[in-house]
Amino acid sequence: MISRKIIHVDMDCFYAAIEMRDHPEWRNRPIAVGGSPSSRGVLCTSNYVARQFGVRSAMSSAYALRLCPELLILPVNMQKYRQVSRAIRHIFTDYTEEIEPLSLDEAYLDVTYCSKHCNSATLIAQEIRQRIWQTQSLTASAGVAPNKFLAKVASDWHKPNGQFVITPQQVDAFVVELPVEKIWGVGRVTTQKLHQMGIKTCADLQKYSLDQLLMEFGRFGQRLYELARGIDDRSLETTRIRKSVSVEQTYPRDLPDLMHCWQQLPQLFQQLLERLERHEQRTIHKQFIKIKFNDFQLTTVETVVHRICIDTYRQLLSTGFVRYQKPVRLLGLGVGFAEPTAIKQYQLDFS
Ligand code: TTP
Ligand code: MG
Repeated sequence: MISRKIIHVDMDCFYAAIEMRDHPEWRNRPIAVGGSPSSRGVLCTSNYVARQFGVRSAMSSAYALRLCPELLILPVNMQKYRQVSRAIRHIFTDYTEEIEPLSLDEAYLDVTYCSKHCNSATLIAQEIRQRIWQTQSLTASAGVAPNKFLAKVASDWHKPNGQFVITPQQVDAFVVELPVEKIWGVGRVTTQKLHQMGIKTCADLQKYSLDQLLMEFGRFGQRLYELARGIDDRSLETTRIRKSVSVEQTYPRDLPDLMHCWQQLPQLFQQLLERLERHEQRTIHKQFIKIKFNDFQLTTVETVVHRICIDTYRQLLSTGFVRYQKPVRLLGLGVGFAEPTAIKQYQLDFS
């Protein structure tokens, strides 16, 4: 299976950086962007000078002023930030169509198939950051890794104005030292629980079996099990017009045979129907199934249809399964949509 190359780009103290760029006289003083302290406002962000005083995003402006009486709190100018965001995203499109914006200042890019710089994601990330600097006079940090989870962790590693690369060979060594609070989806409560269990790093977490983690954390236990090993199969959720909708499930235990795979179909089918509710206006013209075997061999089977039907998935599953006849790790069901006919060409506004 080909390893992916994901870049996570994150602008440095985004709103504050834009204000400093436009007002160089504020560069060396503590500034923040947010609501006014008199109207019980909170801060969106602050520059690094202010952060030295302990000023943080989402902190009440009044409290921030107590920490740092010289703090200059500027009003939010969303229109300006959106404009910069659009310009940055435009740069991304020169490298890939697979872009998942997370917020105005953050995005994942899948550059697995980008031919620039001989497909070096490191050099691509460097060039993107350079172009952001040249065109916007703003700095960005980037993380490069084989998946979204690690790319996001990596973009924080050499922040501000830096980048950090985790190659597939470095994943194992990188995750063992990683504190559990850096794991995607682990918030304050889960961190506390993990710490109480004596689990501080991913190395500690790796000592727990899948069963133990499922028992302690329910479905999230499976995620923890995989993320602690640097495994994250999530694909990018891009903003292009959808060509398909699918659902998939990685099973805690491999499904040993076709019968067991069949048994999973009704549940997956139900999930797919739920996801399709948001796409009622689209015309389905294809059904497909995805099977990942326990050796990560991937196969897909599809057929043209007019109406979605579970029996078709049953047939597709049989066809795909007999190709390799091995235990199955993941099953996915999906539909392909016909080209939207009367859809207006519109400019995607990501904000
Ligand atoms: P972040 O990327 O979280 O923060 P940042 O870019 O300001 O700083 P860093 O260098 O650590 O990346 O968020 C991006 C922008 O989103 C930020 O500039 C302001 C806005 N934001 C809010 O409005 N409220 C919030 O609570 C946070 C965290 C961010
Ligand atoms: Mg940022």
